[in-house]
Amino acid sequence: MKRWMGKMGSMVALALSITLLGACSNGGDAPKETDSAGNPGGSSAKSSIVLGFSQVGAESGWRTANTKSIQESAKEAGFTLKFSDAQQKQENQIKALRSFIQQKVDVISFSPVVESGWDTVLKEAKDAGIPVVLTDRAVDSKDSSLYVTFLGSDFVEEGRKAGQWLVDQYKDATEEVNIVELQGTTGSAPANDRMAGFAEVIAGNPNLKVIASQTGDFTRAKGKEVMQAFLKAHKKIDVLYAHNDDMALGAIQAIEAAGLKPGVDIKIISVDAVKDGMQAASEGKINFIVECNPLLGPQLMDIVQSVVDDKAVEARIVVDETTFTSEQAKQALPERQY
Ligand code: GZL
Repeated sequence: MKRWMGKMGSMVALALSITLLGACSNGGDAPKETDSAGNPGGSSAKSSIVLGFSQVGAESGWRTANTKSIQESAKEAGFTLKFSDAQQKQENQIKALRSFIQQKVDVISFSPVVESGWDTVLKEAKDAGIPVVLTDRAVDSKDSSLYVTFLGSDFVEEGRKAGQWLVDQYKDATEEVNIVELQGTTGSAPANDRMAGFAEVIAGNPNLKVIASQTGDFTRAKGKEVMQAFLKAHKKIDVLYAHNDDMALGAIQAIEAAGLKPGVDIKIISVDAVKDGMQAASEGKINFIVECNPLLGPQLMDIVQSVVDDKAVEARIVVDETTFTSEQAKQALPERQY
């Protein structure tokens, strides 16, 4: 359990940080901010708890659902949301966090686009007495006092689930099974961890071989482009492991354009379970989907309220999620919320 520092401690730190910010803020315009309804400028009235949120971008169906959940939950909670879209650039997130510090928001939350390079700006937030809540993706900082908690999935476990399905499918294989892998954004926690968890589990079957692994940056366009290259370079591909549905859906376009049947000629495992991915799975084009729950908004707002109320918060909060075969996806599709 963790608590944020008391007010007095932060007043002293605040005085110090104003000097620091003068030295390290790099000017330039901070990315545009919107309020919880998505209107530009964020709302100035300090009518309630003010939450500054820096979002990765809008790169995938998962991200869109995550943003909707956060904006709707902030509105529901009556919080003033200052929301910034970083277009998948770390420098934009750092600018946004510095802007939130200068605006003296009550709490900062963000989904770090990559794991590294956050200590300086997180220290500025700490010195300013502003608590930080990580959601969705983690940072690799050694100093866990720089944030109150990390709310998000266990990506290593997601990779293990993907790998275990493959091990079960090919437990009697006598020939080599050629796997190609579409990695998420280079340096991001989901890409690093989904790769590690998958590799850990398939190591149990020497026939399962990753013959190519490259980033598709979590987008459909890049997923299609990289899959086209894989198909050109390798005459026998048995399995595609995509770190998210959007890259899998782009790859399906490339596979079909090559005259092959996705889910049949090339087995496909994906992660997220967004609607379009579940639709493809229900049609047998994706064989197994590991769910990654984007609906973090309600839990995030509860955490923000607890932090403001100086209540203890778990240092790590893992979200519940499951998996779907094609048949299970067909059954679940009508009820899916995203
Ligand atoms: C995972 C999230 C990833 C999704 C992708 O929590 O960070 O980023 O799996 C998204 O779809 O782009």
